[in-house]
Amino acid sequence: MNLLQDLEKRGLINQITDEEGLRKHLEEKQVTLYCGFDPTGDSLHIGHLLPVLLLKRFQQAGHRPIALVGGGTGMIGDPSGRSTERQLNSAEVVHQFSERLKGQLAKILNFDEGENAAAARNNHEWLSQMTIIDFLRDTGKHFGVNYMLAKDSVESRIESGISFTEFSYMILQSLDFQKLNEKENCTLQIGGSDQWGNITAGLELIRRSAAGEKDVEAYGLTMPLITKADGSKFGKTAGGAIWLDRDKTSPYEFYQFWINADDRDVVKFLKYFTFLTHDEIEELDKEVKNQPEKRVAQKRLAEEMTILVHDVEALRQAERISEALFSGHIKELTGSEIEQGFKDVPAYTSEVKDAPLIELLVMAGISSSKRQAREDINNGAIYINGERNQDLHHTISTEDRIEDRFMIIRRGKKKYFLIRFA
Ligand code: 629
Repeated sequence: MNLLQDLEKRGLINQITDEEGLRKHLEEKQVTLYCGFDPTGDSLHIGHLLPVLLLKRFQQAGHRPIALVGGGTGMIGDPSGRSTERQLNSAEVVHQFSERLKGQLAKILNFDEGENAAAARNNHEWLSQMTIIDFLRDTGKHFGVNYMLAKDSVESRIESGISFTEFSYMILQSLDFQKLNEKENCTLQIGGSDQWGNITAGLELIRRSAAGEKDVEAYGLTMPLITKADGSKFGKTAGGAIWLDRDKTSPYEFYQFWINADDRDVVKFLKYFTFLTHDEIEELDKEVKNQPEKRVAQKRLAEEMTILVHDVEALRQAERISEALFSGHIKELTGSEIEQGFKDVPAYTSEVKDAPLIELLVMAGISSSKRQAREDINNGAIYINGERNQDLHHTISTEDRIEDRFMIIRRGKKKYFLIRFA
């Protein structure tokens, strides 16, 4: 199976500008391709993962990927897929975001290995050097206003309004493709389906500016929008986006996100996001059909993704946390695991380290009164780090504290509370 067939089978292809041409092109030589990421936030999220992994798939097939960080375009703002004008960030913030994105991209793509090592570029390098006169004379001349107005990204905004700034964005992205095509022989740009207009605009610029000189070869490929069986938006949870930065989304939360995939979505996600073979995925598909309650496919997906974005150690931690939460044996967890696993439960910071349990229960708002606290303890409803405590005279001691900093109290079947000790 060749690369395009594999991608097709994974459902990763939405549109290709010239499929037959691209197939031949990929067979004939090592192709340099790129995908751009605008620094609109301090981290990539899982919505960015598909194109990053697609770059990696091309790399594994022997081609050379360029991850472009939009330090220049990030100053302007892509209107694609958005219904309102963007809030612009300062140059300093865009620069900071660019550096962080570059670091994250380097973690997933191989930037330093051999012949087809991935490369990182930042379009600030050339876009910031361009003069307005050159821009309007040399590049602007190739863009008909009607052509630009007909693009989805612009057309859909005519009613609600679009600034000249965002209107011009497609020309900047086109300049990038032209630049990389000329200087690095980059002949393919990939992106999500929202990028089709920008990608084809770039191809248009490459063709027009080269007209007569030579036959330029360049292609565009987009991926589908990720949909979920229940109709909700992919990559968003109640807590917000799923980030690749472990300080914004802990590896445990990240792991949980994948573990929770719907039976109707999990096989699709395995195809999209993992490097498992089609045979392996087929086996997992059977598991979903024959014994869905075991969630074998979800576990495999969560494992693969956590290792890919974080590392094996992060996966082990996530598994330990899940297991501890399931079995109730919380005592064995480390402080960092406690913080990840109980991020979303009510937390209370205690100034005293050796309070009587009854008082702590009231102070932390776990029991509504001392009388209630006594009743809870008596009834066996109170657990300290997973162990039932029925001692009305219990005073918190070192043994109750995990790394001397945390304590998990459970009331009843599953109401958890995190106590931090100052
Ligand atoms: C300069 C900038 C280029 C080429 C591309 C770009 C960025 C592009 C964009 N992309 C989205 C982003 O940055 O806005 N104009 O958040 C995002 N992309 C990945 C996928 C996407 C897309 O980074 O293409 O479809 C999300 O899956 O929305 O020369």
